Amino acid sequence: MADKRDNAADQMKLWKNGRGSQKPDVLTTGGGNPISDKLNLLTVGPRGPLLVQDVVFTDEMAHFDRERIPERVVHAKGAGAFGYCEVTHDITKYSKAKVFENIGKRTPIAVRFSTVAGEAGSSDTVRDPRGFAVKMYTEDGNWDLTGNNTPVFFIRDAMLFPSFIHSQKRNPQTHLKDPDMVWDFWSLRPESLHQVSFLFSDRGIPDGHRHMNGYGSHTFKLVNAKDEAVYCKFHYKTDQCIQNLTVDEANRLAASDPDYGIHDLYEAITTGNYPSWSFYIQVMTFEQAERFKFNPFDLTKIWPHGDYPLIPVGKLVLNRNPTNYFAEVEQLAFDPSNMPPGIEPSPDKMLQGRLFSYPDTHRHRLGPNYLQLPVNCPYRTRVANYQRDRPMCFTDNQGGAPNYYPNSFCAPENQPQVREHRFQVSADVARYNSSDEDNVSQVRDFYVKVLSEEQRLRLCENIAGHLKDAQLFIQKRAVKNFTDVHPEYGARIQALLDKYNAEGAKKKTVKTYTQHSSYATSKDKANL
Ligand code: HDE
Repeated sequence: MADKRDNAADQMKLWKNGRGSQKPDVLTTGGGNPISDKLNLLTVGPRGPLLVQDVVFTDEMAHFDRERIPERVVHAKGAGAFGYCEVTHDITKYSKAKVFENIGKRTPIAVRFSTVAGEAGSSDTVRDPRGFAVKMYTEDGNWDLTGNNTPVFFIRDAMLFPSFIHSQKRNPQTHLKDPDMVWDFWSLRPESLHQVSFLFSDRGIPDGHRHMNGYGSHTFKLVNAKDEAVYCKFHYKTDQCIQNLTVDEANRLAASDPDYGIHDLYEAITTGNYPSWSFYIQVMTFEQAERFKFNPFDLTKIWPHGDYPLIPVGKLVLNRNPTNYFAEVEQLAFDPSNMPPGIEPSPDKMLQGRLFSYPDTHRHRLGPNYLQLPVNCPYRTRVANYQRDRPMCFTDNQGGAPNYYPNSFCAPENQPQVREHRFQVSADVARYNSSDEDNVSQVRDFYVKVLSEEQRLRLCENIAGHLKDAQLFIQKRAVKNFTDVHPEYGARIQALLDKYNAEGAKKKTVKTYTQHSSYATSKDKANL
């Protein structure tokens, strides 16, 4: 039994061994006063009552009462690790970002993998996109590429995000996951077809976090030292090879080892089996973007690799587990608006929406000075600005430096050489409806050209197995969308639904009969 234990199971033993012959620390209150007895309350006589002056107790209990912070509104369940990004190919002709400065350059990174819709205690083996968020601590401040394991997303307009997420989470009355909500939203927004097809394919349940790719997903802009810009997409390809779980295996693990993803990553790193990813970019010139047959900033579409090949950049390697989960992973805050000079946003409406949302949620979830927390602070540069105070300021608050600008007292200055790339936009301001911008061509390619026949059959089974629980009119609308992609896609799903619906109807007849005959109360019967 004892030799079956892995490093995760033995964490406390290993921690103790790491201290060698060091004696236990002095037990103290939060204020640092030594404590004589942490096992027994201070009471009047052995049967109580308790004294208010038992500050050892109140210090302990008040701290405990406040232990939880809000979980992330999405991506609540996750695993994190640390390592580095190493440059293996020169891309300085595209970007002046310090992280790409020279071949061999290493930049420290933090990475967090996550599921999306479940709560912090949910299973790692559910069918859900996976978050793949990378924070690079560069000398020009942090660069956060907060991506997923999918190159596309469900929607292309940030306005829809809160409703989309509501539809995937719990029903406001029943507090249950609700297939009507899920499929109602997806079927009303056919731009989700690409991501939904990816999600219900084999790649919808990765085998842990090491065996999947990562994608920046959005289009970004790279700017070089001559102030020339191109559009770009980021890709991390797993060196462990893609591996997915079957539905049965995922269900088994959900019951037996719901933290499978955290466990697998922790164990790989403690045993020196460091996971790595090969880092690539795709590049599109501004002229190519003008001529591209789709909107190149549409997050529901990919850039075909044949036309825009992958250009190698480097490697990501994870070689350190968190020393404390709460401090280094729960408080790890990613923000797509953390972009050092040389990397800029494209006009992608989703990306632009995210630039606001992330720092906003962190101010709420972690507090307004969350950037001072060690894991979030851009520790490879010195923050110097005119921001001061706010709750829980952990630094010297920039001491005696002036707190207004301009000033005459040698305070932080503008750096004109890092000004943003200049570009022109001109169009009417309006709320443009983007719901019908070719939602099917690339999904058809995925269905016909990317998947094998067995994969197509499994895709249809996975979709029907979930869609069957939605109401018939929603099923019908969803099937119409899949038929628009390819008649066979829709027909296969419909055939499976017909089977499920017939079985369901049979069960219902039996259930109704049982209710009438034995279980219904007289009041229920009156209502029938
Ligand atoms: Fe996120 N997303 N998201 N998202 N997202 C969050 O930020 C949001 C989107 C992604 O490990 C939240 O800190 C909006 C796309 C990851 O800590 C929140 C929109 C992609 C993580 C938020 C999107 C992502 C988040 C919740 C549409 C892939 C976890 C807690 C405009 C390219 C990061 C938090 C981690 C987390 C907002 C869409 C990836 C609420 C508004 C597209 C990996 O701010």
